[in-house]
Amino acid sequence: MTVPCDNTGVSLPAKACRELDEAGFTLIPGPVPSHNLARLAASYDEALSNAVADDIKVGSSTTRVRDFVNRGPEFDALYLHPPVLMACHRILNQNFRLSTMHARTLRPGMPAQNLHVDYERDPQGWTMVGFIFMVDDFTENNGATRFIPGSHLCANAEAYPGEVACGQAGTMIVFNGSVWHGHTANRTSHPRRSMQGAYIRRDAGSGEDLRVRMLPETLSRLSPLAKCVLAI
Ligand SMILES: O=C(O)CCC(=O)C(=O)O
Repeated sequence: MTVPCDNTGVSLPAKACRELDEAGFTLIPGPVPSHNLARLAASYDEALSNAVADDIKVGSSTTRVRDFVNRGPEFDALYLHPPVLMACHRILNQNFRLSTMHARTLRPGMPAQNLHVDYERDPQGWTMVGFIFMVDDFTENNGATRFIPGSHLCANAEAYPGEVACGQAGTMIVFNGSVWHGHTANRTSHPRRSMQGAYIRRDAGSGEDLRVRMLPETLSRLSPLAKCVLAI
């Protein structure tokens, strides 16, 4: 079944379309109203405290907890946000599914990450769309993500100046997985929290099979759209 995204009454603004095409990323308002952000941040912290060791990956600068499809209904709106689904249609240009949905905390005092692409383009076209939802404000000091605008379109990414995607908590970065990016240094004494999701072609293999981990209580609350996005 094709993920429907044209029946929500929401469209991806022309500016966001242009930025996605030309720069490879855009910032849009996320789906969580500002009065609910503190509650979402508390749920994030609680989910991280309750996660079992197998689901936690402590990397050199960030700590990642996987599978936020199963960690509470308050996170569902993130991976179902209509403008993000529209960006997937636009960039992937074929049926797609959610591949990963995790929390990523950039720990205090950590240096900048190497710039990288998540997925290369292949002969069929672009292969991944990602979002980064800002649980905390992203600032020049706390490790906001740096992008090289246009680098998905050129071989020589280093030749382009980077742009640091700062924004208030609740903002969402949507990006083409082939654009060069990486978090900057967190020079503060506070963690920089984010929720991150990736969408890939529906028939592509991925590291995680979200369907295998599906809890009965998750399955029982999923909307038809959510089932479609999860390829259930
Ligand atoms: O957390 C960030 O700011 C960047 C994350 C990233 O580069 C990635 O997920 O590939």
